[in-house]
Amino acid sequence: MTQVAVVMGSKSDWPIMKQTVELLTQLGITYEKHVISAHRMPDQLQNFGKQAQDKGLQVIIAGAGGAAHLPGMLAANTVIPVIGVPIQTRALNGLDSLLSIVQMPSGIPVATVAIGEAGAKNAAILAAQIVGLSSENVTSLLQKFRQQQTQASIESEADLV
Ligand code: RP5
Repeated sequence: MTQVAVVMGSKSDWPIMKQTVELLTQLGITYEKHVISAHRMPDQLQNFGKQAQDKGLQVIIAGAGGAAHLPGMLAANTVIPVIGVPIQTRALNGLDSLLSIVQMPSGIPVATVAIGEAGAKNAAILAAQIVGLSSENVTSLLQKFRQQQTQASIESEADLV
């Protein structure tokens, strides 16, 4: 069964959301990816959210930019955790996306990560931490990822020339 769904509001979000799926792969997580626009595909959005739990999905990662309703509306249609990735925009640099995603009214949470690339990567790691609660393989790959990251930081000191 697929563990995580990566959903984006537009094909134009893919260069950022691609970084999410690359990290999910590294962390041993099975995923599916979809373009579902909150504004252009409202019926598809609702159907996807309502079917997510029955499909066995454990987490949805949703990336969107501008008036970014996708993560919040997915969260409104399911009880599985939704992680929102604010996509950087040309007009407002992604501050619009961030505020649209993070300022959910009480009752329907969206776990919101940083704007752009850092957020896309952290969304994958956070999803792995959730999936890892019931998967030893994912937890062990997460620990390996952390160790490699620590080692790279330690070794980076040698570059200070
Ligand atoms: C949002 O509108 C998408 O998530 C995207 O970030 C933004 C712009 O979409 P396009 O006009 O590039 O399709 O729904």
